[in-house]
Amino acid sequence: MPVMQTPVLYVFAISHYCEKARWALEYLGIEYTLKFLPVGVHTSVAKKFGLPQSALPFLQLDERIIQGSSNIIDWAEQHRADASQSLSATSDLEASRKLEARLDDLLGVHIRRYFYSEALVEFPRTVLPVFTRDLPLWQRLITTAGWGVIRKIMITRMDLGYEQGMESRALIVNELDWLDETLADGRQFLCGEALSRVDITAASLIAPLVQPAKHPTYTAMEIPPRARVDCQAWRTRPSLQWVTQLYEHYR
Ligand SMILES: N[C@@H](CCC(=O)N[C@@H](CS)C(=O)NCC(=O)O)C(=O)O
Repeated sequence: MPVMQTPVLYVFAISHYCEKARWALEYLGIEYTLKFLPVGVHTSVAKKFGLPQSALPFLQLDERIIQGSSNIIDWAEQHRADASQSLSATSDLEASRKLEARLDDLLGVHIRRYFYSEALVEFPRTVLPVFTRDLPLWQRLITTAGWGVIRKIMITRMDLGYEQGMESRALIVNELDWLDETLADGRQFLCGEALSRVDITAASLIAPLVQPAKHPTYTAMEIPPRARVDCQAWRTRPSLQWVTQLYEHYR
């Protein structure tokens, strides 16, 4: 039987969707290698692999590439090292899928847009270290040299700006209200009686607002002033405290 190569997970250090995939792979005991990519280079790697989109994370296996954090978790569930360790042990798979999609599409997208609308537009120098960390020297140098252009492309592609940031902020508040209400019945997990992929999704995607001690990147990330004030004010929300606890116990 051919020996399977260790899967390679391609990530941006700053990406909360990449963190979701990393956490799930580690929790499920999947051995893998991390490969950090510089912004821009990731599009040529995606093209080389024949992927339909450029978005990270993607997981390189012997025979194929899996793109997207949810698809990566689907694969990991089928190849987990420990049969008793699952992230999908819920009786209501449909509800779990819906919740994960809501978190991916709303909190995931809008926390990123809210953060970058301030950080990338007004304080780009503070974000550069997160975009260059974990890269080899030559990639750090090209990212630093091209930062002005990279930043402009990101601003256009994600539609960033003050108004857009405020629009995303309102949406975040709405979704955090919903999450606070969901957790108000004292439940430990969002879906079912054990940690599931929905919890990992929520915690990873909200982590930029919490910067949990066990997060691989965010403890060293500078938070811009308006977001810092918000994070401080939101810190006592049940949803943010729950994320802190989840990182503490399961990451
Ligand atoms: N729903 C996707 C979202 C992935 C995503 O938006 N990735 C961003 C980083 S946070 C990305 O790679 N953006 C660059 C691009 O699309 O070229 C997932 O869960 O994997």
